[in-house]
Amino acid sequence: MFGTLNEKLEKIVKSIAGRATISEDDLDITLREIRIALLEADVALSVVKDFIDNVKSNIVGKEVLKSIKPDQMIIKLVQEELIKILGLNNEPLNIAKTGITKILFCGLQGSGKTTTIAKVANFIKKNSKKKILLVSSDIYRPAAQEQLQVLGKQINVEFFDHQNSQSVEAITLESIKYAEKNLFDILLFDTAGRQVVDDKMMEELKTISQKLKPQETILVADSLTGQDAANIAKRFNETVSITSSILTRVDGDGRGGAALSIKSITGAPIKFIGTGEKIDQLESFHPERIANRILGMGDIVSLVEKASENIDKKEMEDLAKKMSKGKFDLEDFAGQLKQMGKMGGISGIMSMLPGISKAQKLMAENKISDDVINHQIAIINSMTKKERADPDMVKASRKIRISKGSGTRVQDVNKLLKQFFQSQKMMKKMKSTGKGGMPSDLLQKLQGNLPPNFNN
Ligand SMILES: Nc1nc2c(ncn2[C@@H]2O[C@H](COP(=O)(O)OP(=O)(O)OP(=O)(O)O)[C@@H](O)[C@H]2O)c(=O)[nH]1
Ligand SMILES: [Mg+2]
Repeated sequence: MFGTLNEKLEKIVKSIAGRATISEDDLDITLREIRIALLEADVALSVVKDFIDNVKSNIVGKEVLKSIKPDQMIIKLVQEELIKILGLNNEPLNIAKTGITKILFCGLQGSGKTTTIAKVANFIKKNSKKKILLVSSDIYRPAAQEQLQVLGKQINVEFFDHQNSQSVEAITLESIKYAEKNLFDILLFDTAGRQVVDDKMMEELKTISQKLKPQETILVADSLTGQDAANIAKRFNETVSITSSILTRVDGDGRGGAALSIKSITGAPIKFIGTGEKIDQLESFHPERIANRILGMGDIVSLVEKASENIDKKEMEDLAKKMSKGKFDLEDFAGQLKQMGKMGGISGIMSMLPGISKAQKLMAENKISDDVINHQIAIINSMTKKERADPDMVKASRKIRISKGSGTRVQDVNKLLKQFFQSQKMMKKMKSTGKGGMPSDLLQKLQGNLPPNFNN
């Protein structure tokens, strides 16, 4: 997300960073460049205009240009404005303390509503003891009901089986009754995808909303919709009053314009982002962290959170012990690679580190990708236990077998071994200089997780 915008803003920020004075002409050029970068990222025109106006009036109003560090003040104002249009704070779902909380999901066809409902159910389930009911009012698309039912089964959340009710209105009323009778806490209500130009379907949505009386009406928006996102959000908001939104397919979006527009257009906060097709690929939306990612300042907080969620502490401790004794074999190396995979792979980690675009370029140049990690794990898995403990014994004929067994090339096996030996050497060096053992700092731990040629 935000790949291109990040790259451009990082460049703009760099061009003024460290300068002792900035003239008004410089400022105009900088703001114009930011404006173009935002427009190219598909941020809605009205949002871009407000953004630039606000930054400018703040700079002029606060006499930033005459200050001691004008560069840093400007960067800070741009960052603040970004956070402001993204929504200031992370806002949690509005869940009532007592009674049933009803959450209505709406959005365009294929925007990701049904998948997102399962993700949200999974999120609530992980974080509370609430009893959740899934309801689908999509009576139009064949198998739409079944899709939600199957997802519900996967996460062990009940699906409301309305026994072939033919009308959307009946489903709405019956599901509320069922939830009340069976003491459900939360009702997640799926709707059929609709186009904003389809008046009949938009009218139906209004009816559902009137009957359901939801505490939350969530717009599920595909972040790839680009400039259209603003108009779509506006129409849905006029029809049912959006209380929050969730952006999907953020994983495939290089521009991020929708994220920057949608809050300003609807006035409702973005609460989550969808980062993949899997049920656990949903992240709480934190404006400040995202703003920092956009400016190339990285998102260390999310990275550390993700690490603490996914890293197996015991495995890490065992590894630390081995390393401090100067023992580190291919089995451990594979373990490290797997930990990385759990944190979203190299691309996941990279997208949160400062200087993202530079790192990504480096990755592309060195052909480092998540596939490489998976191949490396496959190579290690194709070795015998003895070989993993003592990689020195892997000779030419074995290399051929191992490459065949893992579906890779001999040079990949060689590369892996080279990386491993480098890594081993580094650890031995650390030990001899007294820096043995796993560094206590988490980030250093993470760096240790990258292939050695990445650390150099
Ligand atoms: N990569 C990626 N794919 C997603 C994400 N969210 C949903 N999808 C995929 O998008 C496709 C459509 O998702 P659905 O949940 O069926 O969308 P929908 O809005 O319910 O569709 P309709 O009910 O037909 O309007 C599916 O293949 C999902 O797996 C996401 O965050 N990232
Ligand atoms: Mg659906």
